[in-house]
Amino acid sequence: MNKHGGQAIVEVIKKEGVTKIFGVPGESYLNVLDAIYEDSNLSFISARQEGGASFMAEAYAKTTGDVGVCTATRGPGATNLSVGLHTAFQDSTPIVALIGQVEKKFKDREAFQEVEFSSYFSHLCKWAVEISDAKRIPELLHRAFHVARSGRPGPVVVSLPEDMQDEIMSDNSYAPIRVEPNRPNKDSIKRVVEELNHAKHPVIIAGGGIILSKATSNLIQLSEKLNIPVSTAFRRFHAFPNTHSNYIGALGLGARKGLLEYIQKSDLVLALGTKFSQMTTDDYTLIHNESKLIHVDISSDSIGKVYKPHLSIVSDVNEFLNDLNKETVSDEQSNRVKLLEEANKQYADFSTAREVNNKKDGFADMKKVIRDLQTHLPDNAIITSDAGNFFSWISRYYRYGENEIYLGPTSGAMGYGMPSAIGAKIAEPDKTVISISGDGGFMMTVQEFETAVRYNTPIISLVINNNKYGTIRAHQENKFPERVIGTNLTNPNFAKLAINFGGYGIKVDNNEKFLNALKKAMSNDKPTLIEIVVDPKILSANKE
Ligand SMILES: Cc1ncc(C[n+]2csc(CCOP(=O)(O)OP(=O)(O)O)c2C)c(N)n1
Repeated sequence: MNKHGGQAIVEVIKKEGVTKIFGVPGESYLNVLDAIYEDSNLSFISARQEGGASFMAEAYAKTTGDVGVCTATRGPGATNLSVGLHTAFQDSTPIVALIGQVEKKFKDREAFQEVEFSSYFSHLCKWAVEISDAKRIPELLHRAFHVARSGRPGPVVVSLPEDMQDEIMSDNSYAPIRVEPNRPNKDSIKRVVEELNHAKHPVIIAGGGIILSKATSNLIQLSEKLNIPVSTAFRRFHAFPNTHSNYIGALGLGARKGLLEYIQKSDLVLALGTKFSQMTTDDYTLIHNESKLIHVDISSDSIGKVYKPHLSIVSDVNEFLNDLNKETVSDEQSNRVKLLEEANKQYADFSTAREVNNKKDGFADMKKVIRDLQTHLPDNAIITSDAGNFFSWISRYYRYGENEIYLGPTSGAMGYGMPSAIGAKIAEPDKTVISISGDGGFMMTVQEFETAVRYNTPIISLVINNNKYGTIRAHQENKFPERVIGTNLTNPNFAKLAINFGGYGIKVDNNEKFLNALKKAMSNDKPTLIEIVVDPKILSANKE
């Protein structure tokens, strides 16, 4: 059957299993929008800014484990969209971004809103391709999905010239490309078993590859069998249950010093699905030259990028653990248990908030806020966050259980928390989804609260208000004391703002009020914003 380019694009994304598309409409891709309109199985979530749409798609992808799709119009839309694509790139999240483009016949004249996407996105995406002939839509668009989800997943930009979308085509013989997961060979597994058996002080670093390949239960099995402690990479908290007695803490900003030392002292580091980011490695100081490193990753590009491995294995991490678990027998080295217990005890100590200050007038205590979240959120909650100093309390004190999910930008993008909660809630409408942001970060994508209201998506948004870009203030005070510039903020009345958008809003300035507000928010049928007033003098959990 003949169809126009827009219809052909929608046909492909449906074959790829897409049901939700996040975007801001634009005149450069009306044909695609109209084809979405035609199909009752597709929903278009119309955001208030493309940055918000791309964060929603990114979090939707992380929550569902499949490709997120977002759309934007040419130059201004695409450049707004790019923050979420950069986040997806650093977080290894599969996204296909469909972007309307200038008509082919007008290109290269600096036409209206013209931006050349393959060079603009070259450092932000795995691949940027333009489809200049509608007949190639099935070939190139299926490939875009394949590139996004295969190897180390990431974002792909597909540029769609407006006049190409009017072209008529008929072929629909292409199908999604599926690849069997990479598996390690038997000899490598044998070598890993030998190394693990001989090691006196081994440790595991669990990265995003554990989450992407759904390998947590296999990791638990390995860690229990061999008595090897597990730490998680930066912002990959739920790769391993934090409540497990073999967990020894999270790497990244504010990491426990004892954890860094434990890894530096280890004679064997088994790194699973991590790219050893600057944050995970504490500025590339994490692994000692004398430690043996076994690095397992789906992408050979991640191997040797930071640390030279003793043994490297390019494999799907879950397949690797499956094969490894079949070949390992229980650990006999009693010393490992002692080391593990001590490290877990230190983690438990570090992550337990003791002195909770309930009484301070006019401010809520962040440690108690986290304690209340821990006690009252359901055990399958989804927590999302921005970047900012407020995060240091969550990072240090919150313990993610086996069924909980944390979504946060390893790219450190402010503005991620609330729109990503919308994406996650759309993916998992029956779960409690709660975002945590600072006043600075929340205001970067505040308009998406209206999107949450319009799509009847009852998220809970916590705004930790210190009327500051607190993180930067803390850096300023360190490096240039008494020379404050650009870090003081004033804010709107957040509760009224939320109500004006059509949701619920409340301001709390002590912990009792917070707990009441949280309990109420969990049964609210509309998005709820809770502004939490905190002491602006306390800039970080590790400086209290
Ligand atoms: C999009 C973006 N812009 C700027 C920064 C730099 N930055 C990091 S944290 C921060 C301040 C965050 O302030 P707020 O959200 O209020 O949280 P707080 O640190 O006060 O807890 C800034 C400006 C960033 N990470 N991301």
